[in-house]
Amino acid sequence: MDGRDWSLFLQPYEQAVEELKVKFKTMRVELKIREAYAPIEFVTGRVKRISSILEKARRLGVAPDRLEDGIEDIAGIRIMCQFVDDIHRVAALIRTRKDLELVYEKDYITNYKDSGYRSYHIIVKYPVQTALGFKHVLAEIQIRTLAMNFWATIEHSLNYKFKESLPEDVRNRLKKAAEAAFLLDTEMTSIREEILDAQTEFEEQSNAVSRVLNGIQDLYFYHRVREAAQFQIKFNELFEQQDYHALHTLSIEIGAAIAKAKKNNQS
Ligand code: 0O2
Ligand code: 0O2
Repeated sequence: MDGRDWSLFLQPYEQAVEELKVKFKTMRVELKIREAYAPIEFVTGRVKRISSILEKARRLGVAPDRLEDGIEDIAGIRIMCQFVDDIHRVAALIRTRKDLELVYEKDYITNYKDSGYRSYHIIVKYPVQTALGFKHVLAEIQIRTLAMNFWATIEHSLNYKFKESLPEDVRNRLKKAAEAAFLLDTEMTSIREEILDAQTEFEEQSNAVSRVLNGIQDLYFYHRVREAAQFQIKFNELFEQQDYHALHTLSIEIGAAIAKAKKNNQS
């Protein structure tokens, strides 16, 4: 153990972190282009410090020659999302990837930790191409919302300061703060759903307007001038009243009139 060349040992982990960071940042860019919205807000990564590796090995009883299998988060990737739903989307995307192998998942969102910690963890086996061939290293991918990350970052630094002896009172207040952070996530999700509903409604309204106006044009094309003019008057009234439900009904009536006009035209 004492004779271990740490930079040689950590090198494939450094490479895995760098490669995975690039891959998830690219996923963000690609999804932004494809779908206008990316479920990934930002990506960070780190290789665990030697002192933390040794401390964890001692705590978990991992033998010095078993670090590669025993410590799963020597390579760590963190993916931050805006909404809780995005976490599940990102997890689903990771499950379909061919460039890594899933080992197991830990859902600390449903089963949040006693501390209040919430996150979705996926342990993967990642192949790194070294000068001597392929080497598979374990990596931990933590997926969380911005609120979960805010809480975890502060809680982690306080825990570091106080080590195991975090005062009971502080511990309880941190748990409450974790609940508040989760409430914030829930509230932001419901606001988002309302915005999405409003967007859909707006889309449907503008579609009804274009269906009516295009339909009136079609009626002129079939020389149904009087009918087209009547529909136009009706449209003006309903549009003025912003009665989108009636506009939708009007578009159906116009559709029927066009079908009739077409039929008459053919006979
Ligand atoms: P951008 O354009 O800011 O999104 P790198 O080697 O540059 O890829 P590095 O220097 O190792 O990455 O940084 P790290 O710690 O892995 O952070 C990766 C990205 O996360 C960086 O963005 C940080 O700016 C960003 N980041 C870290 N913390 C926060 C945060 O609290 N909020 C936000 N919005 N971003 C954060 P990039 O890679 O420079 O790209
Ligand atoms: P780092 O690099 O300092 O973040 P353990 O639960 O520690 O016995 P296990 O099963 O490997 O060991 O880990 P677990 O519970 O899946 O968690 C691994 C990582 O999740 C931790 O890494 C943290 O990054 C994060 N985590 C887990 N619980 C908490 C928590 O209560 N608060 C915060 N802030 N983070 C947590 P490390 O080992 O702490 O390393």
